[in-house]
Amino acid sequence: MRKFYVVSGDEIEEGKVVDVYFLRTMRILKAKDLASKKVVMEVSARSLPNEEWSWGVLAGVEEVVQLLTGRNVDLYSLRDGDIFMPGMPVMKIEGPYDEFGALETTILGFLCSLSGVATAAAKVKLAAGGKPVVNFGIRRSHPAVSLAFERASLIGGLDGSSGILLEELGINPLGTMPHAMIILFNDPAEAWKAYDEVLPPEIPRVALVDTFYDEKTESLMAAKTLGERLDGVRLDTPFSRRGDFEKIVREVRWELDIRGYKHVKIFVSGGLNEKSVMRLSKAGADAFGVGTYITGARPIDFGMDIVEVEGGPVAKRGVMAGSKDVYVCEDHLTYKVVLTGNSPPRCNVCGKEMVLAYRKFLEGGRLVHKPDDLESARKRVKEVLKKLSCMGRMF
Ligand code: PCP
Repeated sequence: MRKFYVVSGDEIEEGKVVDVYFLRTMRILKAKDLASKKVVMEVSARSLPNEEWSWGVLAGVEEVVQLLTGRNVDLYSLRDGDIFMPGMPVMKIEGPYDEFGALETTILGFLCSLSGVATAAAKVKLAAGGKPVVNFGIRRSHPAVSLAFERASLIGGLDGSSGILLEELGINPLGTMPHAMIILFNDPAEAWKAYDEVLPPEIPRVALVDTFYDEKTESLMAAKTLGERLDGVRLDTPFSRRGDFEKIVREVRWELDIRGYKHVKIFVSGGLNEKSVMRLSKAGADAFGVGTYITGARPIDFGMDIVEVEGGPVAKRGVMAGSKDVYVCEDHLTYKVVLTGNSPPRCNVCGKEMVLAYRKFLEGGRLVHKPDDLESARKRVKEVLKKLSCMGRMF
């Protein structure tokens, strides 16, 4: 009997997460001696979940490399954390169809879900204008994917996440305090004092200030209670009271400042998205906790299509035939897609010869290029997000 109806890593690796029509297809192709035809398949996004968006952030590449290692395929792909546009082949897999064709379900499962999370994270991070954004949303997704989604949100450029399993990746989880704690003390000041007394000094003192009284009242209470030891206040205002959340933030900032508590930061959470984060950042919020919008993000609708069979270009309607390569100008974040074998194109902005955006991760199933570690991917994403912001390509 399966616990929690959760799929194990081994079952994923064995190709057990598969649409039945692929197994039927393999049976038919094998019966007709067509299954081992050499194909090239490309993965491209048909669209982005938000029509205002022009780019997404790719995630799930490391998992696909892991999945295909040991299978007789060549794998070319953008990296985890690279941006992509709809229609751009982010990944290309070459090899006998029966080596990997039925894994399409799993390959897309990794890329669609994790890129959806990474993209939403990047949009919120950009909207925050350089201020810290923490993923508070592991409660919004199935627990079995919580670590994968947290990692994807970090690949998207977030500054931290709340789940303790992150410690496995050498990352300290971040958080403040729940309303439950304050309710059990039945006295916000006693709860904040206990937090300050019991927890080690390296944990920031951020007091939740909206349990029983309004945010201004409780923020001043927290400032009076903890004084210089108070690092910040968290406003998680319930929707029944929210009204003009930006105005509440401005008011709390004003009331703290005129009483000499300029050191107290304002942290906001609860139902935030890229638009409200942008507004609240302008209103004076210093940091953000975002859950649903990131870990409940809509998947990117990547498709995986044959573009070549035994070296000849062929594709279904709506897909451009022929094996292609993606080139990028890293200065201007412009991309071009050309038929494999063509010479590198030039950037429309600076005229410089563009570089191949793909990395060849697998050759004959052997790892020939190691995926970046999380820190390197995050460092790269943050640089790209800064560039996009300077270019005004926020969405
Ligand atoms: C929520 C909890 C989560 C935040 C908000 C994520 O507040 O703090 O971390 O919210 P989102 O998914 O809407 O972005 P509560 O539900 O009040 O939980 P708690 O009392 O533990 O703060």
